[in-house]
Amino acid sequence: MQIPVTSSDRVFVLTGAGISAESGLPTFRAEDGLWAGHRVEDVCTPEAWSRNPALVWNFYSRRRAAAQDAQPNPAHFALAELEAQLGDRFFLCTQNVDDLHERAGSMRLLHMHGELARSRCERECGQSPVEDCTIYASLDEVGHCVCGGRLRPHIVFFGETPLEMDRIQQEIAKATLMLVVGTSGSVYPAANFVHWARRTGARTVYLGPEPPLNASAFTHIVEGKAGEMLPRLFQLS
Ligand code: BV8
Ligand code: ZN
Repeated sequence: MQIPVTSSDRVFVLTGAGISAESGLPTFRAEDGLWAGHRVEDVCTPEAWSRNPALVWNFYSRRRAAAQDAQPNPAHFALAELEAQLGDRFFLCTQNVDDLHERAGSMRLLHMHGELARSRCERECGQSPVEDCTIYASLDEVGHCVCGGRLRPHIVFFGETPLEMDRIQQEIAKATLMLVVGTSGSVYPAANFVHWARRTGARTVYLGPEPPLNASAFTHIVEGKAGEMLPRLFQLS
């Protein structure tokens, strides 16, 4: 199946952990996935951070190391190529915190759940997140903000508000085609984006090896791996 993209189309793409699977980065909910070794509540909530910051930094430091060793795969390059063709008629929102989209050349990109390559003050002191690729071996290696707060991963924990939701809503409102790649549709508000797109009459396409939880909201489901299907999925005219 090919997706026709005409000169009047505006494309919004949402990606999840599945697009990085062929780069060797584990997804969350596969049986050998990231959550298999951890309870979400122990590594990805504000309570987990206040209760055991060392465990949270251990979990995200290991993910930081894995992401640094991974390479973008053909799916990441295909989206960067589509952006190069469509320019400002293209927008990419990712739930992923790795930097594989950037390293494949994507620029019109937003990380709604944060980024592994940045850290920020644990307090809402107004300081911006900082570039940080350190793999912390222990908590006493972790630096502090000028306000005295400890640096935390620049990650949106469960219960925290996803980043740049206004921008996301604006981009979805303009889209005529939404492509969702490699996400199980189990985390909100990202799993609602397809419903917002349907309300504006946009075509909605899901790409992945198994149907997502919100499969009924898509006008098309393309079954397959992102790295294999994305490079030949679009038919530009
Ligand atoms: C919020 C941090 C308020 C970074 C993450 C009850 C009902 C509804 C909602 C809730 C509820 N109780 C609580 C909530 C809210 C909660 C939530 O959704 N909970 C769920 C569990 C029910 N959400 C929140 O707390 C969010 N905040 O709601 O604030 C608000 C709301 C709106 C507006 C303002 C404020 C915050 C959510 C962010 C949490 N942080 N991660 C990190 O550690 O990485 S979420 C985490 O899950 C990741 O970010 C990840 O992106 C996300 C989703 O996982 P997926 O990417 O889908 O990965 P998964 O393993 O699940 O699926 C992989 C897919 O890939 C599979 O489908 C597989 O088939 C496919 N695949 C595999 N191989 C390939 C492939 N696809 C293509 N090619 C392949 N080769
Ligand atoms: Zn601070």
